[in-house]
Amino acid sequence: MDFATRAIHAGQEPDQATGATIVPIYATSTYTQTAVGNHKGFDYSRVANPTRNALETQLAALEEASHCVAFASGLGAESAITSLLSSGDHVVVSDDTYGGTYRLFTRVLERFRITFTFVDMTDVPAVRAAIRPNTKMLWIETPTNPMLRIIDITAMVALKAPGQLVVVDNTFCTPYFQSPLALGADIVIHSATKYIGGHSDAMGGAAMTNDDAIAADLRLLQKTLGATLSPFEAFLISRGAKTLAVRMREHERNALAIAHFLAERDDVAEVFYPGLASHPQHELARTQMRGFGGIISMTLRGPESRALEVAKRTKLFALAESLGGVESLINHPARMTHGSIPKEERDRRGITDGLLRLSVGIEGVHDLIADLRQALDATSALAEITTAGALDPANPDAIPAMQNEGAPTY
Ligand code: P1T
Repeated sequence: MDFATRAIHAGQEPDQATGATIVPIYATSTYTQTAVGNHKGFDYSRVANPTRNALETQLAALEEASHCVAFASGLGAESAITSLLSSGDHVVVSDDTYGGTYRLFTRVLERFRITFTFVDMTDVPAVRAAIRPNTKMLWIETPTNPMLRIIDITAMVALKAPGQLVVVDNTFCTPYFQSPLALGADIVIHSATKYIGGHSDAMGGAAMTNDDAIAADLRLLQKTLGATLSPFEAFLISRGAKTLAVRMREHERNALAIAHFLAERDDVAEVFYPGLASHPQHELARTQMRGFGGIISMTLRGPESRALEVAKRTKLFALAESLGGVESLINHPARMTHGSIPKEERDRRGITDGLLRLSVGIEGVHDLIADLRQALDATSALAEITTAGALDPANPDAIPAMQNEGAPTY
């Protein structure tokens, strides 16, 4: 069945009790039993809930996975997946990931003596060299957040030894544009808060697999760790996911146009978007992905602080964390989504104070381009300034015209 058909119909049986065409929000924490142990398959909503079950069936159908286990957020799903590990295990992870993932690994899991090697996963020999006898997972985000690097999933799968799991964060592409399980990955993780939900009104996460034993372990962790997706959020995410195909096509169409608009501007230094022929992994993106997605990162000419000025000036692009909603967002990774990563580490990854990330929504593309144009034009005088010290408190006068406008408070 076509992706769009699965998105609308999978898991969406008419309600058995009432015939309701749309799966109801089963707002109940518990279920009445007629005798001890005699119930209709539901006993407590942390363990199972019909609205959440329907979402899990729908998402599994989209990812073409045998199992989907839903969580209260993407990080809830990541916590469960990494709880498959034991003390002493080692993980090789992409050196460009969402800041919260980095924080989970370095601030929480390292305390349990799980060790992590962050490596540029576009460099296959470097990944091979990082694998140790106690390596249990290769953790891949592709495209990476926020640098939009593309990691060759097939090449990573070829490196894995028996007993090692390849986990792919498919949040940026969604199953509409990329199928890591078909390429041999063991587990796919999603922040369903993003494109899958699609409307920035719900938080959720999902782990998907074709492996029955892994699925059983994830089910145990779902009911045990407590990152429980509420029935209301499950409903919203399911409702959003029905239009995933239509939205992803529009996100990509708009993002491609905006990436070209930005690449042609002299006052934009670098544009990171896998759909541009200039992207270093454009060819890999063309073969591994069915589309390039809706996220663009960029650096601007001029001092790094120009990025803050542009972020303040866009009107349709809301200055906000997150991505993947129908509305466009602009984000300053160094101070927002990736602020948990120490500065030296951020700079090493390319997440400089001058980097901006756009989540391109599905508004009219001409309006979006006009919005970016006015914000870039208003700051283009700064493009002539080459000092990069304005974010340095020791050098507050680097941009006299724009100082003292208040530091961001995220
Ligand atoms: O926010 P949450 O639903 O817990 O998902 C975490 C997460 C996991 N994986 C990726 C690739 C992500 O981008 C995220 C969350 N990211 C943001 C909030 C952001 O603005 O990048």
